[in-house]
Amino acid sequence: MPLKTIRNKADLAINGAPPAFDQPLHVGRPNIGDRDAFLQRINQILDNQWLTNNGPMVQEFEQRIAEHLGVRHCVAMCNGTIALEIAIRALGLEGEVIVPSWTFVATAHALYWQGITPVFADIDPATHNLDPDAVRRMITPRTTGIIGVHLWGRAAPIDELQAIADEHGLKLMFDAAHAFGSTYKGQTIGRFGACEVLSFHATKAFNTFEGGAVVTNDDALAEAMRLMRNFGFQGYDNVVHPGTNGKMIEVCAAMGLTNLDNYEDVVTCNKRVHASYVDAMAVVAGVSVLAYDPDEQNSHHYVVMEIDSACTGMRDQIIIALQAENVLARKYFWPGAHKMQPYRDLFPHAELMLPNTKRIAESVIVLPTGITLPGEAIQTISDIVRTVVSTESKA
Ligand code: T4K
Repeated sequence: MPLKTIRNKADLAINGAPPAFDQPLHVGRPNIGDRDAFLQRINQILDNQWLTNNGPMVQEFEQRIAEHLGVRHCVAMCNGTIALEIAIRALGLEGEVIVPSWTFVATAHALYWQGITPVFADIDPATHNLDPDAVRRMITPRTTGIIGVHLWGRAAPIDELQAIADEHGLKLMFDAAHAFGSTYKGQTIGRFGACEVLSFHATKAFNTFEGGAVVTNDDALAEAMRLMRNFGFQGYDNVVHPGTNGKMIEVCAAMGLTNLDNYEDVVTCNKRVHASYVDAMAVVAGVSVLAYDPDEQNSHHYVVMEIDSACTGMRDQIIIALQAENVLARKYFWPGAHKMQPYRDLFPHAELMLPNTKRIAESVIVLPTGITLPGEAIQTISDIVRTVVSTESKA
């Protein structure tokens, strides 16, 4: 519940007024389903005395996720980053792989960690996803693959990327960390490319505390990844593959099964929150909230506000003002992976090829959402942004 009304700049916490909220409003507050159902599953795990390593909860979880997404295989893992690493290795990627810089840094790190060079391609500023023409420009004789990212759960240009991959003999996979339940041309994300990687981190629309999965329709790939996530063991004593420890634990699967049961309620709430932000920000000159295609499914988990080019310099001022009010808005994914280490030192001139990434990185604010966000907060957040923008415009 907001503690004050904001009419002019004297009402702002950055100017000495008390903050609008006594508790911080987070981007990424976890959605937690039916507590009793979860605790019942935990008791079941304790009774089973099977805590990890392909236990019954994980098996049920994998089956339900595969059914939910309409794919043959869901290989559950301990987090999305390990799932990316295992998928990359199982696909045999090496040399250079093309990725967007405008993503969470894990997309690039999952390659670099395995001695593969991430090559950053620019995005389409309208979609925040890879621009196929920019991808073409980054192909070299060392390129072996492309990782598309469905940023904010909005599908990457899948058909165009597949055409480029086919034309150049490259492997294509997707980082679908944001895209659980999203669709592309009416088909659920999970079936595209060689495989798609999900994250079920606490801050995602659908969470398992920590967790991730690779989903695919490729039987051989799924089998290889199942071996890889458990050190390569096939039964006791028999190691048939190089592997690591990527296993999901039973408690995480229990959380996932519980959250899956109320996932549609989360999406309904997210849509309401997103629509309220769109309405509330419509009256603020110079900002807009990124839209979701009404013909596609999307969890509406991220409320991404863009500051238009005339007001770009105000982005950090707005963030500072929001944070002073206890609204912990974020600049995801500023400054872009190419500006983070080790890529900043390795590719000091990468930005020359990334003009859209640079512009978007300077203009984005991600706002708090989630089922616990008080409805009245959104109008107050809009009032804060409107007051900062009008004050800064006059300055
Ligand atoms: N690819 C993409 C495109 C991704 O976005 C991600 C992860 C990955 C791959 C890798 O998947 P994972 O390996 O993570 O499964 C977060 C998350 O750690 C990360 O999962 C996520 N993307 C990224 C977008 O955001 P941080 O460092 O900003 O998160 P953190 O832990 O600071 O949480 C954000 C806010 O959420 C906090 O300020 C408070 C709130 N929060 C957080 C947690 C963990 C809570 O209220 N409760 C909590 O339990 O990176």
